[in-house]
Amino acid sequence: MFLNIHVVVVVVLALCTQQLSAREYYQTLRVENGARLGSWGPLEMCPLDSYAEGFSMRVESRQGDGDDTAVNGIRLTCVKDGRQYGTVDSTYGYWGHWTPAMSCRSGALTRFKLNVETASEGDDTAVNNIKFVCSEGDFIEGSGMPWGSWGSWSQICHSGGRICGIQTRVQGRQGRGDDTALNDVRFVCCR
Ligand SMILES: [Ca+2]
Ligand SMILES: [Ca+2]
Repeated sequence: MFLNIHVVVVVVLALCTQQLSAREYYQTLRVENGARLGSWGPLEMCPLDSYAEGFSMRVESRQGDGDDTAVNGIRLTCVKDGRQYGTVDSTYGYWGHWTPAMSCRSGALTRFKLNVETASEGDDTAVNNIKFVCSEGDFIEGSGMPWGSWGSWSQICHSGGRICGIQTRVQGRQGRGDDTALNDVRFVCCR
């Protein structure tokens, strides 16, 4: 009997903790031109009541005759009432450096597009750059690499929502093979 009650208490506590950490979102933003290698990492959410007002990217510089990967990761800057509440990222690749964060002049991120190099026989890089529209109308574009082409815009967070979470698709290390690192990204919107 004692053991059973103990087990019930542990299960209830676990469920409560999960409830507290799960933030609700109502829409997923995707683009059509993402690349298809690798697998999707976890969806990671900004802390409760904060929204993504900016981002930084992990970018590998030009490798010359070597194996280029261009953008390896994207990291959201989460802001609540004008104060930064940390950053979130999903999975990211092994190469390059994180750029300084860029932010909306005002408001938060609401839609995006990707610059992606399509797969070819040669050295592929998949995602090369990203551009966002902010809720007050300005645009921010990352400082990525130039080898891809821009696709169309994702949907916009409707009903005044803003981006609050990120999920990335990253190809693992290929060793002597052709690495591409970041292949695609999705964002989710919260009210
Ligand atoms: Ca490559
Ligand atoms: Ca390689």
